[in-house]
Amino acid sequence: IIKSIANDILYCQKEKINEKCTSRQSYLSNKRYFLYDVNPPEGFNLRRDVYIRVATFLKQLIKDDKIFQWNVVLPPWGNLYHWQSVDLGSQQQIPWQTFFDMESLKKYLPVIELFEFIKEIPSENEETIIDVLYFLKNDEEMFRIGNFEDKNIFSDCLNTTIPYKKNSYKQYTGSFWGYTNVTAREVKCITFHGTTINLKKNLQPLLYRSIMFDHMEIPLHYNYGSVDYWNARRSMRYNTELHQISNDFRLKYLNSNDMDDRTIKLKDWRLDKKKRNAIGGPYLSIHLRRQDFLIGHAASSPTIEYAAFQIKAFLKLLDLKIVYIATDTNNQEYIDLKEKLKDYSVFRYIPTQFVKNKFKDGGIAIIDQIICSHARYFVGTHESTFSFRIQEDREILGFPTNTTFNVLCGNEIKCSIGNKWEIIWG
Ligand SMILES: Nc1nc2c(ncn2[C@@H]2O[C@H](COP(=O)(O)OP(=O)(O)O)[C@@H](O)[C@H]2O)c(=O)[nH]1
Ligand SMILES: *[C@@H]1O[C@H](CO)[C@@H](O)[C@H](O)[C@H]1NC(C)=O
Ligand SMILES: *[C@@H]1O[C@H](CO)[C@@H](O)[C@H](O)[C@H]1NC(C)=O
Ligand SMILES: *[C@@H]1O[C@H](CO)[C@@H](O)[C@H](O)[C@H]1NC(C)=O
Ligand SMILES: [Mg+2]
Repeated sequence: IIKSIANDILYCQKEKINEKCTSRQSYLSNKRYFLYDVNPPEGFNLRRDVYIRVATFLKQLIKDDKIFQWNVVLPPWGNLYHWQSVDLGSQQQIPWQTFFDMESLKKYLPVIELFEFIKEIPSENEETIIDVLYFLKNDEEMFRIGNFEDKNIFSDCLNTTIPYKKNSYKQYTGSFWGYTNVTAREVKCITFHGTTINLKKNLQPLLYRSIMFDHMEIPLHYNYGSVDYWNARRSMRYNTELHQISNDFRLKYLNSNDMDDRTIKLKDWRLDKKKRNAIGGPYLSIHLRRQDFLIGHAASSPTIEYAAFQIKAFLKLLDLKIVYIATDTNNQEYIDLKEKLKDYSVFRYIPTQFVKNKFKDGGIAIIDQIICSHARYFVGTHESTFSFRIQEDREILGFPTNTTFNVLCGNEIKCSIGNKWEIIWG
């Protein structure tokens, strides 16, 4: 039955509008679009993890679904709390190609940018209309009681504050990444708990052509840490220019290059093989997370003095003279830290205005991550997703795990080595 309905839809696309093919169906093909957005306060590096949840789910869906052609529409980046450089103006509607290598992403999954989606689908009244938007929410009661079970329950949106309201054309407007001309035809609320794969029943591709989920951070990984998880992660290569800038810096200041460091990656990530023989450049790299972590993770945040003490201990242990610091701290703290490490060469990456304008705060952060990931030894910040992404990149580059999962300790608590999330190769 499904097949024959699907054929009707395909048929509708070819024929002009008639009784069987409503105007809405007339442009339907078997192409389907999966759109999503994330809770506004979430940071860049958690959002990258949400992409992997989406990507592995869609990958499985595509494997199972022989009728529809699924595409993920990548939500543009913008308005992130940590992107505070005032000289860059509004950092909104930034496409994924600014940060990531689109060809690599596409080798895992059919993805398109939002601006491509807007061009691709017909507009009505100069609006790009998404057929259905599911507003996901947690079951607060379940979190209170602690009795967790899978849930996927429609609720009317009456008792939920939703950031969407109807406009004069009867479509829902909302934030939609800052596009006032992107709207949704229907908005439905779902109380959800469980993994991404449970969203399958909400897709309803026979009814909808473009399906969006807001609060996509709520569904969990259905296959965390599997080969497929790592394939999706490996496909998230950075924009090659960001690599070039990082390589230039490594060569100029850190005496580091991929040949000597044994960190060469093949052009096509699918051909990279399991290895554990990366050496890395002759420097220690540190991710020292400050700002909101000083409050949210006070116990595991060292003072600058204690951070310097630990860094010196690592440098002695490893017999290294150079340390690279990635940090979101202010200038004064960085100067203090450097002062306390004056027997060593201390570096940080300072972008030119050209690089800043082009790649914004998000790109500068990625350059820091790339440089950290190529070090002989990395020490991160406990529970920072920024550090987690560096650890994953080091797993992909093939470093021995004892050089990757170390974290700085807070002054007050004894701390041990962080969790090891080791790569699995297919
Ligand atoms: N350039 C740079 N930015 C950083 C660094 N640490 C944190 N940030 C910024 O602060 C944000 C931290 O938020 P998030 O990505 O959520 O990571 P988390 O909060 O550490 O888990 C990053 O996305 C960066 O914008 C750093 O070492 N270098
Ligand atoms: C919506 O606005 C953007 C610019 O903000 C424009 O590029 C796009 O073409 C518009 N879409 C439609 C359907 O008019
Ligand atoms: C909405 O809230 C009202 C009053 O708080 C309550 O009586 C009603 O059952 C709620 N409806 C749903 C669907 O939760
Ligand atoms: C990591 O472990 C290997 C062997 O298990 C050892 O030879 C090496 O010295 C260790 N490296 C560091 C930095 O601890
Ligand atoms: Mg964060």
